[in-house]
Amino acid sequence: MLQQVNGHILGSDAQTEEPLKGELQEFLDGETLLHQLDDLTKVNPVTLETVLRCLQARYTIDTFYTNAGCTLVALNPFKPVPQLYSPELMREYHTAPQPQKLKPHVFTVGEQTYRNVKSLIEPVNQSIVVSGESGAGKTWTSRCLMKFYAVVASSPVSWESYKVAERIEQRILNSNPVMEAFGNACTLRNNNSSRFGKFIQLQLNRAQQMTGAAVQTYLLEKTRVACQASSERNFHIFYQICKGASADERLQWHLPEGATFSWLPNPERTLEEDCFDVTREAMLHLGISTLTQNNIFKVLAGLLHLGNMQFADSEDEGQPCQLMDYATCAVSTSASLLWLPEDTLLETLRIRTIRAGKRQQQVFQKPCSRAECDTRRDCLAKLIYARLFDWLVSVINSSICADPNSWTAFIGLLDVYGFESFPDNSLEQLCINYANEKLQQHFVAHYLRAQQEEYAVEGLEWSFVNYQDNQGCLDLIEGSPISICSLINEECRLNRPSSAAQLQTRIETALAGSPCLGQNKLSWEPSFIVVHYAGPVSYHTAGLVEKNKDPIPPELTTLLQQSQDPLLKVLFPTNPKEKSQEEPSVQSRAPMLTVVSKFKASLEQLLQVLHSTTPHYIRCIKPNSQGQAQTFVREEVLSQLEACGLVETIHISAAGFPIRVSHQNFVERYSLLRRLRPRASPGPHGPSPAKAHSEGRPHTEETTLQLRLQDILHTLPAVTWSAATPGDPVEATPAPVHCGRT
Ligand code: AOV
Ligand code: MG
Repeated sequence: MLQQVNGHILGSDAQTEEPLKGELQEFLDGETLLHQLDDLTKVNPVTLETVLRCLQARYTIDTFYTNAGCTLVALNPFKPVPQLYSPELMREYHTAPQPQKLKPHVFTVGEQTYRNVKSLIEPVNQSIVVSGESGAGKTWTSRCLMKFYAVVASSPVSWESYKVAERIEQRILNSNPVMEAFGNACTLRNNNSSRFGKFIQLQLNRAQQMTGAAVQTYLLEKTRVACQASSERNFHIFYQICKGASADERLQWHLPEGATFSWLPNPERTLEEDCFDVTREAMLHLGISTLTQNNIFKVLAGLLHLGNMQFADSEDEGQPCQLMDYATCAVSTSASLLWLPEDTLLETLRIRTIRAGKRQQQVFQKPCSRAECDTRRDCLAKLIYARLFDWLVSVINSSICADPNSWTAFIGLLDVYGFESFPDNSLEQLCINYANEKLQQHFVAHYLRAQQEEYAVEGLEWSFVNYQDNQGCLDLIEGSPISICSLINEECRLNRPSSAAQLQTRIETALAGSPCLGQNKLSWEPSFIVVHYAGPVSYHTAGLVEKNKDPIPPELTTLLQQSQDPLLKVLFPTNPKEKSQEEPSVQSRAPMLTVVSKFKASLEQLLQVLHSTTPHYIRCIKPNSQGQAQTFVREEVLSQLEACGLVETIHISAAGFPIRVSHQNFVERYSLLRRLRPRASPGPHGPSPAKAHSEGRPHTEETTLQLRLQDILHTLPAVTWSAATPGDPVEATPAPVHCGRT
């Protein structure tokens, strides 16, 4: 619904009917219609309210993308908008002399990133960081960017031929449905929620053609295989095989119609993601034969039956637990699908092997309690699924990875799990939200802080824009010497029985000084609150230490090494050299590799890669938490805008220099223009035209030169050496170029 206010179009809601005041009224009295503001830097004044109104007005007329200086804001339409993603439109953005002059779009970011690779003397690696809370549209956006590059960076053939399946671009696209089938699931926040992080490098040769890609994944939420929160689901692939298997396959995989599995909750909900054929087709194109696929699905069916193995406490103390009556056939079916000896499977789950003595040569066997049997069963499933997922990623990589000599630069697309807060949050959410804090810090450090500091160093006129730094929250989570991670790790190392309440007290006492730590006085269960940049989250302490240890009893691996199944033989080789880090030798003195410490190391590696690239940012915003089209909930959008510091970003972008070229690169690239200048430059770093201009000096040869450059530099947007004064009306301000010393 639209309404007219003084001839200006506004989105309708209760608040827009209030009389408009002051500066906002002034703004609205101007000529511009709110929904026509393509760039939020043109809003004057830039406040949360004006930005929110502008986004709402645009959303109401189905305009989902808006520039916010250096970032692109992408509102989730929650409905199909096919005309927005057609190959024709991709081509339009790709061939436009100045794509930034077209309507804001994810393709603008894609195209500018692509041009940036080649625009300098040496190709420069680029990255696109897509962020936003769970369900905001990150995976959709990065899929869309991949499709864009599959079209614009394909080898020189007709536009239509990008559909040919054998082409490398198509294989790269095929990695998406496969990874999403195995790594995404329906959660309370998103029906297709990524339960792993992904960084994909699209590799380009000197001719800017995509020759291959490499995928790096981060911490799959493997606990979901054996444990799903109520109203959530297991990974999509389990539903796909149960719903999509043929009659023959049902027989082979022991999946009769209507069979119920305790690890397959909410099977009655059919999602668009439940498309088995698409997954199979994509796997085939990636080189995974039908035979291997069937083997994978048979193992997955084996896991579903494993989940139906329910134990009962033993009646005789000291004896192994009994199986529930109805669960006996689950053992034999699971054992046959996993090609394991049935007795050994049952015994391994019910009896623990304890090694003692200096050289561990004394071996005892102890029956497990019912809870321990359950834990071992779950652990077996998680172990198989996590190895299967990693193996799939390596198969995908070998199918899409280019010869290292065939590419010179890459465009990295980052799509991690978004910030999330559920009624129950545990180690999984702590890791997910920690990753999001790291990305927010990357943005703050790269854009909000570094840029302003650089202006100061370069002597540019600049009034500092304050921003919210999330360093305090990161110190609380990962800082040294004491942080939440270090305390959880220490509990793992000490290997002592400690209760959830004790861990809560330790965290509260040791980190009492942190302004980002809070207490959850309403919770019955031991918990602590972390005030993240995107909002406070309460984490339960129960189970944190055990999840962080992620112990894998060696008997489980030994059991799987006995399998005759061809796939399990690959996943669990008997060759000791291939023993994974998950099973460190008991005598090993190496520091314990906990989930958190491994995750921290992988995030640091990721950030190093990001720092070595030129980053571009897309902020996905979720207009409502119900996933409904045409619904814009102001409070929900407002909190996302606040969290990501969008207003500060706009302020800095509006007043700053969004395009920065190092002095050396500028000289290298444009030295031929020296002949335009009547006399030599004043020195290697002589007064910059920007400075000269800001000091109000008359036009010199250099400022004359920059006027000529405006006509010549068609690869850059309009160039000016001047920085707009913060607070100035910024409409039609050409993007200034900062030619600094970096
Ligand atoms: P996420 O990646 O940000 O969440 P998704 O990319 O999975 O979120 O988007 C959630 C859903 O929103 C998708 O399944 C689509 O139905 C819809 N959607 C998003 N963007 C668009 C678009 N441009 N056009 C149409 N529909 C869209 V998570 O993975 O949960 O953090 O962990
Ligand atoms: Mg996602």
